[in-house]
Amino acid sequence: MVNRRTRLAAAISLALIVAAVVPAVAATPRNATLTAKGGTVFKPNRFIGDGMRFGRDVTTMKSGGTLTIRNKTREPHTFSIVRRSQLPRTARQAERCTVCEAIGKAHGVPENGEGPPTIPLVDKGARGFSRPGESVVFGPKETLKVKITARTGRTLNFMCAIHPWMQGKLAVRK
Ligand SMILES: [Cu+2]
Repeated sequence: MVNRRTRLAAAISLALIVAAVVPAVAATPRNATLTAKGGTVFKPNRFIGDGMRFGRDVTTMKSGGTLTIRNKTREPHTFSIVRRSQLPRTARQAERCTVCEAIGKAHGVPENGEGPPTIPLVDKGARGFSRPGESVVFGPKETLKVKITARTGRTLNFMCAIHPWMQGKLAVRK
């Protein structure tokens, strides 16, 4: 009898745990936050590297939601939507980043790369970020909000045109 009651109690508590955990995991948040963080990494007799990155590799949110971009670094970045094939995959590709030049040009950076961006926001077509070519520049310690209007089911690839190894995916889900 005691044993049975214990088993029942265990089953009930398991059910309660499942009920509490499963919906939290399954539900897609409407809005999301993305951070730019990190800095220089130094290892004597090994390397000095730039460890700046986006806080998450994959961010999931809903279409129509707001993406808050928080820059925790002391450098400017861009949040630029690109095609997957445009993402640099090697150090060499990052150094000769063709898409970065195109993004810079769209932001009004002079041809020689010397000069600040004069067009901070490139938002094609309907308002909100939905497709490759759309990009925003944000300064040190700045926080900004962009509306994500890509249709449900799409996964956008994004990167920073200033630090081309900073890359991530934005999954737009229902
Ligand atoms: Cu950057």
